[in-house]
Amino acid sequence: MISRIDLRGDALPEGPALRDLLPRADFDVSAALEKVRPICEAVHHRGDAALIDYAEKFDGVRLDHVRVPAAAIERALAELDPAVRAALEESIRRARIVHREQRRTTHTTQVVPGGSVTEKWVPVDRVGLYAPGGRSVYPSSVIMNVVPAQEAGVQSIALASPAQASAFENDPAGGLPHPTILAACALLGIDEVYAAGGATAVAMFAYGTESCPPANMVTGPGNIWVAAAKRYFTGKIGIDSEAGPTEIAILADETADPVHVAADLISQAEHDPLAAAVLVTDSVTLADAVEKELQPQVAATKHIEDRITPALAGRQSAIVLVSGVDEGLRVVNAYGAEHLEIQTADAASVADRVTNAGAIFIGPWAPVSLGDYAAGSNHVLPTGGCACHSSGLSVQSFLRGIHIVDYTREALAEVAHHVVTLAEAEDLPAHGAAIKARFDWKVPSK
Ligand code: HSO
Ligand code: ZN
Repeated sequence: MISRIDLRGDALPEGPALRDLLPRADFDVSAALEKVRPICEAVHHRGDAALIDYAEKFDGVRLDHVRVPAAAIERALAELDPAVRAALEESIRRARIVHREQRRTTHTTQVVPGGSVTEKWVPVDRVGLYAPGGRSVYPSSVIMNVVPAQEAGVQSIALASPAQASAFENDPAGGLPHPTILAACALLGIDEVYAAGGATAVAMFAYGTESCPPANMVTGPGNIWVAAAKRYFTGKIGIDSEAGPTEIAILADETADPVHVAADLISQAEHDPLAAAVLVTDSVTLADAVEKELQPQVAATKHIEDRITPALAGRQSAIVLVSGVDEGLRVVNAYGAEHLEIQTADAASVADRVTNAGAIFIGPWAPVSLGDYAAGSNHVLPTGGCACHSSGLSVQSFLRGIHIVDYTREALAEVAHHVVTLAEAEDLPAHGAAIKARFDWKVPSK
């Protein structure tokens, strides 16, 4: 059901060579880019009409309107299962506690007497958030996008999610995003919602249409078409990251419980046939026990054939055997997992030595599922090794730091000769002249 990679014995190679030995999904965004180009351009030129045609083609439903009417959002909240409502509210509450503390404050550095640089943090004006609604519908992702944007102070927040063929029970009219997505929006105070999916949603936010003003930034997880559209618009709008299939890596030793380890691997394999589940361990006993445990647990769950079995059997998943926890750390740092669980003795100090991961989950009581829904942490995280250079979604993702330079005449005079020297060294005399013009065309002598 899951392959093994045995890295015991020979010394582990360094950096990229080690990474090449590790499993990873084929997720070729550049190939998808050519396919999304005409879709994005159709939205550019035909606006709402293109969104309506694509919803019919891809989501199987003819929309009456792209923007979701307020009454539909209110109805979704009114009809929401009270237990789901309570869980969403608790998830929102915890996410707010964490994200509120990520706010940045304006800071002034006095460089010299009379010369200062202030860094002011300003939220993006308008963001478009994407919540998937194809294979899975994730109201939790609405929370993970909206809360940091709100806590950052973004004034205009819109959300898009694909139209469902039949949105409400006993109401085959359809043409709306999933009602739990709409209800989550209502709980978060988001009233600008669009029925648009995949690349068309990203194009709608990037270009704007008759019903949707353009946004400065698009964030949120999605399939390969969303990732490709984000890449298509990079440079025109801000994006968070090109989210790929979910990944879980678990670094475990003989103290780990194989029942927990198997359950956690399966939990993320449940997302997608390309999802990655990787166990890194120095214990053959644990590896054997986990492998044995996978069978009954997979058989007892729901998405067996379409997602979990192909995900575990895919080339992106494996049990990696290493000769010790130190070697295991080198492996997980080379891999840079979206989610990394540490299930070893003294897990907190092992976790301290992790440098590359989207999020780290310590010990037996912090499974990734907790982080997906209700830890307070964010679940929009870098995948595909991007954790080696990027972070997950946070308040910071929606802020820009603006430097404000404030110098007096005396403070400028003091450094003027250095500026002029560097301008000349770069053969940019006009740069130097902009200084000299302020001092009767002379370089002030100190
Ligand atoms: N594990 C996913 C997020 C998610 N899980 C949503 C359940 N719902 C990527 O971090
Ligand atoms: Zn998940």
